[in-house]
Amino acid sequence: MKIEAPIYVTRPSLPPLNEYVKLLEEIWKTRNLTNNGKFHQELEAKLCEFLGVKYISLFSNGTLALVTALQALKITGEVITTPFSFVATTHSLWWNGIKPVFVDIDPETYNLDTDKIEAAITPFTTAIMPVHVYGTPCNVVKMKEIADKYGLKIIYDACHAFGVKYKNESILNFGDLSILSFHATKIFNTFEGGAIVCNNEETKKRIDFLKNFGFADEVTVVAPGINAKMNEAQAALGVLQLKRINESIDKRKIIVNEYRSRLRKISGVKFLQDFDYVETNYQYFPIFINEIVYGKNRDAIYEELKKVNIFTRRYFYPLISDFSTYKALPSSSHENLPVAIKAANEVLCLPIYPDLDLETVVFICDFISNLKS
Ligand code: T4K
Repeated sequence: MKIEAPIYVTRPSLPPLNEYVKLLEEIWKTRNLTNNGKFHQELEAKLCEFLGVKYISLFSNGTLALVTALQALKITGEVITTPFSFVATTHSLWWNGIKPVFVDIDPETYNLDTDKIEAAITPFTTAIMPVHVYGTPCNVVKMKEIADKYGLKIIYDACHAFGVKYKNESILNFGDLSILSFHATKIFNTFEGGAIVCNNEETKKRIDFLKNFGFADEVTVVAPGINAKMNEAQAALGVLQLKRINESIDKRKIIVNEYRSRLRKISGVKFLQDFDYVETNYQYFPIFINEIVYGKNRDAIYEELKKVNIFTRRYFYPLISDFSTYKALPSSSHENLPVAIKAANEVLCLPIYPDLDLETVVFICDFISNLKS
């Protein structure tokens, strides 16, 4: 059997078009298109409330938010980061002239292994840029201990962690700054978009200047800023998207439970465990294939599913450290990153989005079960 219409790893959620048209009519009437307009202000306020954070600054995308975050804290020299992420994490360092130093990941959370960070610190290290990959929180307590001990900043790439809570507290409240992505493929999307979360007014001000060319007022430029502002059409969409976000997370949970209950029976297929101190968002559903136990490798499943119109993704393969820009760095050596290499070779992200029907989930699980040798 083949699935009729292609099924992709994700499908963006959108509000009813007529609701959006009403807000667009308002934008047409006021001609207020960008530069901290009404919807921009409304979305910032609503996101602070929904996420349980003090200050948020909206961006045109997550990558520019990462790049600006490093500028905001004046980070230089070397930054410790994970190779198991989307390439934008490390690119943001490169765009700031910072040397990335890759450290291996933890085999349970797939996040930076805090036991291996200290060995990578040099006199040039100024910060750590960890990622809450798939929305699973990093070891934020240990991370802070290390940062405090060595006087380092922490900028969390929280692009997968919208709405995630750690011991009932927003995960975005840990570290100096947290970065979000509102890209089409994320649980909360504004077509493209992003944000920086911070915990004091002064930093929020500086970030707001930096994303608007550095302008403090009409005649004062306080820093060499960039243009990374979110426009009103994006912000208005965000206001509508926020109304349905809880419903969307609930639907994702049902899908994850269906996947788990079926895949649990297949030996050689591992999936992310639940952590009792975490309220997750079900952004991704990664599975990890043990080739020896399952009898086939991850790529076999990926290719065979494609033949039946199911397009999974290997997030994150190849490792960032294996891309040509970063490969020559000493910390990119395979001896330095055994856990990350294993994860990159075993991972497969299965389709997950609120409208995905359970029949398709059952089909995918049966397919993976039948393919096993
Ligand atoms: N840090 C982390 C940890 C990140 O994961 C990301 C982004 C960033 C930073 C940077 O944030 P942004 O600057 O992007 O805000 C996607 C996304 O482009 C990227 O945002 C995301 N991470 C990454 C994990 O995935 P691709 O190249 O896999 O996307 P694409 O276009 O192949 O989309 C995947 C599938 O989604 C498609 O096969 C079909 C479906 N899709 C996609 C789009 C864009 C749709 O149905 N509609 C759409 O409009 O990178």
